[in-house]
Amino acid sequence: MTIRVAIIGAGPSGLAQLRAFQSAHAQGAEMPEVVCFEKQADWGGMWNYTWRTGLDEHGEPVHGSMYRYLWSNGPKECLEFADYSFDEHFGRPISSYPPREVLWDYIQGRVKKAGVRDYIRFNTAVKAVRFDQASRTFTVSAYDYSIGQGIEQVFDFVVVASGHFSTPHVPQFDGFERFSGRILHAHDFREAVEFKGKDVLIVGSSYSAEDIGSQCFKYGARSITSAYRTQPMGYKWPKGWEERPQLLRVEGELAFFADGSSKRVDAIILCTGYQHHFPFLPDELTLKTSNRLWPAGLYQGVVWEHNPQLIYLGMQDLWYSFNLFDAQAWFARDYMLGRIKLPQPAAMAADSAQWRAEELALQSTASMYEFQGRYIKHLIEQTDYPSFDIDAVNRIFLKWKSDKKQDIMGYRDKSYRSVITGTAAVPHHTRWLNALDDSLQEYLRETSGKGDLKTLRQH
Ligand code: FAD
Ligand code: NA7
Repeated sequence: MTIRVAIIGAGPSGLAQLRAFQSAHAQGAEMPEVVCFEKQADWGGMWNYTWRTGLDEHGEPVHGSMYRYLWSNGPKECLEFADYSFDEHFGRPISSYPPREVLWDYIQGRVKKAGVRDYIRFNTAVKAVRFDQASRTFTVSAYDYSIGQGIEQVFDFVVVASGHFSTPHVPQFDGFERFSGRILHAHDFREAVEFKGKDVLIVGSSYSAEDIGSQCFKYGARSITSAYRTQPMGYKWPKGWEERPQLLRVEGELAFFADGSSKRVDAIILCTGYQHHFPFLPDELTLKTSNRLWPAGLYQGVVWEHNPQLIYLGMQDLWYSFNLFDAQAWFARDYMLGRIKLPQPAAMAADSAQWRAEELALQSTASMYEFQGRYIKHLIEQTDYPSFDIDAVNRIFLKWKSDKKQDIMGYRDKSYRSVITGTAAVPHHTRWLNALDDSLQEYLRETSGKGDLKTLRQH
């Protein structure tokens, strides 16, 4: 009997699942009855930029957390698809840190080639998933906004690929009610130019804090103050950017910090992370975890141990990203197609416990991406996903970390070599700090070799 598979979300993870099925089908396997539910009007998940914040045109929570002028914060060589290289897509070498629209284009290239768009039901938000013990099937309830109608469909497997950087974690600080400037979470940040000439306070010390602070600096904020709870980011910040310990409270326009100091600020951006949030799932099917490398309850990081007909993709803290989703999707595909058998529940739990123990023992940053690399290698060994040199990718991560330490405003000008094709990236025609136009068209523009064409940022 043909299996029926629901995929929730057509971001990089959901698209990896579609591509995985299509690639097996191209080699003679039966194609399951697949429906990929996507609440947005287009594919690409986070990479499909929206200017909207709050609720979307249908009253659904806006998924997007990406903002204008976002450039990849890690080398593209660390996320390259092993079955669809950057060379194949762009036909020429490009730089190592492309902007969002360029990566969105790349993501789309593979799935356009695979011809899987027709499996996606756009403008359709999944509202509820129920499991029936007797028939061992799921009923997925969704609302299709393009026809203005609720729908229900029965499936053998549900693949949750709805992402986990969408529902903000928004702490409260004393005095916020009376702060005269703007307070927003990173999820609602869209446009750095809004903060030109302003004194900006960033709360948090992780990726969003670093990148949103950098965007605001690049587009002319007067000053950046970033407040850390646990550890400072510790980069050599440019003049005008300082780190302070935890924000304690706000009085009027003054922000007070744990070291007793204070600073007048115009705006506060909470870069305080996200929650795993699955409002469409009943409690017993819901993954509950913080943003970490080994969430509990997922066999091989993918299969919900308490009901193995439910699969989660991309729920880990991400060092690797697109290639991690691929490794998971290929594993999930082979499991759903019956090519990979699951062990007994106790053995699954023991296997997961071992990965978790390894995760807990990790000390250094390098050991974290090496752990994730090991995990990916382990998945790939079980499927026909093209293997690639993960040790080489780990070495690029290491170089990336040291490049950032050297020059936090200049690391995106560095180039690395693809582990898939061996092609060396070429520097972008404009240094990142001066590249104010992040469009695909500007990025791919042939240059006359005159170097930076944009005017330098001026304070
Ligand atoms: P998502 O991309 O989040 O896609 C999930 C999809 O599910 C969305 O299309 C959404 O509309 C859909 N969906 C959600 N709920 C429902 C529902 N109920 N019904 C129907 N559809 C639903 N990664 C990198 O590798 N490099 C980077 O530089 C990078 N920068 C980032 C910057 C920001 C600001 C953020 C937030 C993330 C960044 N990431 C980056 C991580 C990024 O999340 C992943 O690259 C990738 O997008 C995750 O893919 P996904 O498919 O798992 O989730
Ligand atoms: P992360 O990586 O989960 O980081 C969240 C940050 O927020 C981290 O520095 C936390 O500090 C900080 N945080 C959380 N709660 C608080 C409170 N109450 N007070 C102060 N600071 C707090 O989320 P990001 O958004 O940076 O990154 C997620 C993804 O989005 C990533 O893939 C990026 O590419 C984009 P802690 O260190 O825990 O003390």
